[in-house]
Amino acid sequence: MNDPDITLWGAGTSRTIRPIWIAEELGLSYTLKPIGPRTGETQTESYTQINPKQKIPALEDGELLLSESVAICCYLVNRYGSSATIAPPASVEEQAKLDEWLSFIYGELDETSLYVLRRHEALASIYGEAPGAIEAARAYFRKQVAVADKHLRDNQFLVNNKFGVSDVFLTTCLGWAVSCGIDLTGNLESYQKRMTDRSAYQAAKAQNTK
Ligand SMILES: N[C@@H](CCC(=O)N[C@@H](CS)C(=O)NCC(=O)O)C(=O)O
Repeated sequence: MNDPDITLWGAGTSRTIRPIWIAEELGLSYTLKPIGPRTGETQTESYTQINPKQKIPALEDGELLLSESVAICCYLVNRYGSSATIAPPASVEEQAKLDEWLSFIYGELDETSLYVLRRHEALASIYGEAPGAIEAARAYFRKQVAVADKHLRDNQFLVNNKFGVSDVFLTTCLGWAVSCGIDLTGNLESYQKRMTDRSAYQAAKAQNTK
């Protein structure tokens, strides 16, 4: 395999840290272009060629252009992962459980709860004030995250008791929730601490704040 020629676009958010964290876990060398949202940097003609959605994160790997934090993280593991770092799913069943957790975390926690809070709190000048939606999103997050809490009472990680992409997504959502003033249960708090104590997370956090 040729040496990877990876560029990751985007820094500063709970979504941009995800591919950076995976790249650090995999020990990949990559170039980070730490552009931010709503700075105008995602609106340029050259960036629009990379991601027509004008959003971050995005990845370039040789000829491949990819957007969507879920797709980028799964691609990096499937392409560059190994049993020494993060292994690609070993069976159809393991892939299915990964898909289940990722769909749940991205759909229910990220977009339906946390991004609703973001749109109507920090970004209310763009998306409008919506106090009812904010309260409902907080309550919805708490109800949904209880499923992960219960699972983690008997498991160290989400899928097959080994660290993987779904742990990156849950951890970044938990950190995002805390920054929105949502308290975590003791169980989720200790999971969050174990995940963020990982050296790859610490390295990614430093990159993501560039
Ligand atoms: N579904 C996308 C969401 C990407 C997204 O919304 N990114 C935000 C930053 S976290 C962004 O680029 N916002 C800029 C904008 O909406 O103009 C993903 O998971 O990668």
